[in-house]
Amino acid sequence: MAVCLISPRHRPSAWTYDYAVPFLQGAKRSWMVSGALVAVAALVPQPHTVELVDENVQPIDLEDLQRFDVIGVTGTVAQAERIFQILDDLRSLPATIVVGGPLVSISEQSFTGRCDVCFVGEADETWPKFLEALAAGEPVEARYEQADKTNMTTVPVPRFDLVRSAHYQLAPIQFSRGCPFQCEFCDIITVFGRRPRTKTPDQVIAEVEALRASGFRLCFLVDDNFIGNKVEAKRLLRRLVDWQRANGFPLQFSTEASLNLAEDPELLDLMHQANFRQVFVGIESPRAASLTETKKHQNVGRDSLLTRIARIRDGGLVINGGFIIGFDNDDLQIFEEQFEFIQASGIANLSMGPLIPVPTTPLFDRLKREGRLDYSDPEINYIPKLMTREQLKTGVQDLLERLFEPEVYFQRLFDGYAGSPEFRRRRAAVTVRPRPVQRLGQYAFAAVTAVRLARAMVADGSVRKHAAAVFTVRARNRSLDADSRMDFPTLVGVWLSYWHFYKVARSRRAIVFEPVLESTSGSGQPAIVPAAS
Ligand code: B12
Ligand code: SF4
Repeated sequence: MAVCLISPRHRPSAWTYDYAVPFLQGAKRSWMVSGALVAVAALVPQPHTVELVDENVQPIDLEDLQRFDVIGVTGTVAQAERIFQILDDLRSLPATIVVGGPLVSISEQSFTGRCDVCFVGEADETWPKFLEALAAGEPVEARYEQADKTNMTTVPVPRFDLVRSAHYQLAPIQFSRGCPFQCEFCDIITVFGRRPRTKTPDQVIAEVEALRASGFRLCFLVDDNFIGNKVEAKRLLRRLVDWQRANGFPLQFSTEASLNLAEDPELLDLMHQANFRQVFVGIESPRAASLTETKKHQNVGRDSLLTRIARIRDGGLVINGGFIIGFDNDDLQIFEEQFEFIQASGIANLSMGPLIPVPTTPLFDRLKREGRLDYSDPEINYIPKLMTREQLKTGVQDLLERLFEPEVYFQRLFDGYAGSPEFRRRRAAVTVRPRPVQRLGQYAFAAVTAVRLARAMVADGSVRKHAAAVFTVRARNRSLDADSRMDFPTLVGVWLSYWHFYKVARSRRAIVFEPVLESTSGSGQPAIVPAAS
């Protein structure tokens, strides 16, 4: 059989750097390869063939899709509108239409009548079995859900060979699934469970080799929580350190981890040695009562949040933060409190959204019991306790815009950078000095990028305030000692990432109110539910 897997175009969102990608070197079209596409492709058994269509890098050609026997569509809530449009288009084709991935896993009712077969949750065992049965002409089910969670030690190397590295900035590797914590709003633990399951270091090394052979230099470890099992994470890191040393540090890593990373200096040190550069951390709220209410107990520790953030930065990692507003303990003061906290944290890049009761989560069930799910507002699907929905929406939106004003953004970025000599020392230790000719190339490219960025700001009508910020940034940079100053290419890179967040914060529906799944509340009302932050 000929199998095709599609990842639909996504809306601009915080972590997909949509507004920065057009400025990147080379023919980059998308920030990151879809982890699902390459993993699900690897599960297609021989002798069936598989091709990938990532709509974020190439258009979907319906004519061409006529030649496939099975077409699978994946996607998250950030792709929801497009998933449904594509499924409608695919109905006219002869292929068996299949859907899997994070969106269908939390809202399968929305897909009723829109596909032939759906896969809820992990599909490492069910998907190959389904293909074999279909090829043999045996009966197949309309719905598959694995009885047991996947044994990660059996998962094959993703098919990185099916994507063009030139089109992407970074590629995914997944070491573990699941997270030991119990945050009330989280659908990770309802879909993937609370016992982290890991691959072996040998498996990951094989993936790292395959990824490198495909031409990638940046890798995102797409774990729900990379340190969910610290013992196994350290075992892997030791192997990665050896591999990086033996191969001249060909890869830079980033990942997602819980805040208790700050409590393990050995782990932080191993990450630094293995060339980890960034980590996303769900901080959610500076308010302890809100964290406790949402069972994010790991964030309410002996040491303050700011102390722990500083410790991770001192470990050499840039922290990307996730924040949520709208907990039952959040009153109108929370907006100012979040602002003050984020400014003090030195976390430059962050996503912030209203609390969202996602189907399958304990939060969703609790609010349903309390009669507080309400789909009459297409953007906020519950009744907050200490503010109105309108206050929540405008409060989050105003806060986002404020946080990504140029002066505000660069102030916290430089405060974080200047405030951690240890970060700067560790960064200097892993920075490879380019040869003079490479350096010249970097400066030339940075100069062209700076001009293109300035043009984009003119077109956007925001050039005046940005021109003012250029002088502040220059002055802040010069106030650092000579060894710590960012060079011109680094500064342009920082501006690019700022530009993405500036734009996304102002494109209201892009970051705050993700669309669209029809109600799974059981209320019978057709409805729209926004995405998790
Ligand atoms: C890495 C990651 C990212 C990365 C990269 C995304 C990418 N390009 O792949 C970055 C940082 C860019 C990112 C951004 C965002 N993310 Co994200 N991200 C993840 C994370 C941690 C891992 C995804 C991954 O690669 N998994 C590895 C693959 C192999 O696993 P999988 O997708 O689950 O696939 C398995 C099954 O689902 C199934 N399957 C999947 N597809 C298909 C298709 C077929 C045909 C079949 C048969 C089976 C099948 O088989 C696979 C093997 O078992 C997930 C959490 C998670 N565990 O899902 C969140 C997650 C997907 N992200 C989420 C969100 C909300 C976002 C953002 C909107 C955040 C924001 N506010 O900006 C953006 C939107 C990005 C986008 N455009 O899609 C949500 C989605 C919620 C939902 N239920 O839809 C998740 C689930 C996290 C959460 N609970 O909040 N994300
Ligand atoms: S730490 Fe993150 S992944 Fe783990 S339960 Fe909490 S929100 Fe979910």
